[in-house]
Amino acid sequence: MRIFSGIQPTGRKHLGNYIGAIRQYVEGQDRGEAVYCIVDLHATCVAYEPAELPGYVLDTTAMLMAAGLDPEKCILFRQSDVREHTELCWSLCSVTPYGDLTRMHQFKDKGEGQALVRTSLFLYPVLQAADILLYDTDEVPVGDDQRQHLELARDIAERFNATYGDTLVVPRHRFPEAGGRIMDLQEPSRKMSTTAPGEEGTLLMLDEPKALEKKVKRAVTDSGSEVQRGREKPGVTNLIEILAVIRGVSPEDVESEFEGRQYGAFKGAVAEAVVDYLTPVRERYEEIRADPAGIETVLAGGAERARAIAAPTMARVRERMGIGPV
Ligand code: AQP
Repeated sequence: MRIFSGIQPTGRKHLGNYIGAIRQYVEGQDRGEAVYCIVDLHATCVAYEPAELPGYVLDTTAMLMAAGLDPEKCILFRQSDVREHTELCWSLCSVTPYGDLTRMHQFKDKGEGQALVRTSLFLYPVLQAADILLYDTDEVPVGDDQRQHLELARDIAERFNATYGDTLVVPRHRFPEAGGRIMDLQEPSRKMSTTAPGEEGTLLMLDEPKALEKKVKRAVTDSGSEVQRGREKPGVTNLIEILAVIRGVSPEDVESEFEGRQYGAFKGAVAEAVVDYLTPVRERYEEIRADPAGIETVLAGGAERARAIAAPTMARVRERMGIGPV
């Protein structure tokens, strides 16, 4: 069984990324052959700082290793080190309907208000499909926000197979049972994100304990005072889910524990749990990040192993599409 997932290079991963995706990556190492990619080419789909990008790749790699990814147990590499990703992206364009891409939420959200809407942003989901399909992936662990892109990747694989003959494995997604969409603490109607206008609602994995505590304590809570989930209580619901996931209990357990208690005591418990959860990762991160050459060695080794899987897939695709010499 092969597991694949990709993650954007930023030094600012948040609790949503950790709970929705990274936690599953770590667990995937023991369930199958796990392949994880830092998608630096995807980072160029919106305005970015070229001088900063290589460092962000190292930041993200260090973060994944600090969270528990072991290069001996998984393949960890940089997308741009394996040229087959861009080549397969182009090949998949031949079976991707233009209309499908115009319906992608992320394209609409991220393109809105940009002076330059890059063609690469439009093709983002096709490159993502290429990332996945290149590795004959069975399972893709991702957060809930990637649902639409994953459906598209499956459609693209099916369409390719129908057009050119059975070539690509059609992957299934794996969303976490709980915590697939951690919400912003200030605006709980939208997902926690690093591109939010302010940082108040985002619990960054590298935040110091004091900052984490402050953000949790200032999280918007809803009217009433009961620690109960409900459609009209999105702020409290989000905090209940965060605490439940971190403690490995059900949201009902959290509700019972805080029955009859005030928001203040509840938020104190959430803050403590978040700090205890993220502090060891931050400390390990500092150690790993202090050795950039060591991280580059991990990425180079990962790229070599990734290429060994990607090259035969791409050769198969070329042959089926009639590309190259007879
Ligand atoms: N709020 C979230 N809750 C649960 N899972 C989440 N993911 C992202 N946000 C949440 C999952 O994290 C994985 C890695 O995501 P990424 O690094 O590719 O970045 P992203 O999805 O673009 O997340 P950001 O940093 O918050 O950026 P924006 O603001 O651009 O969306 C993915 O599996 C994702 O599902």
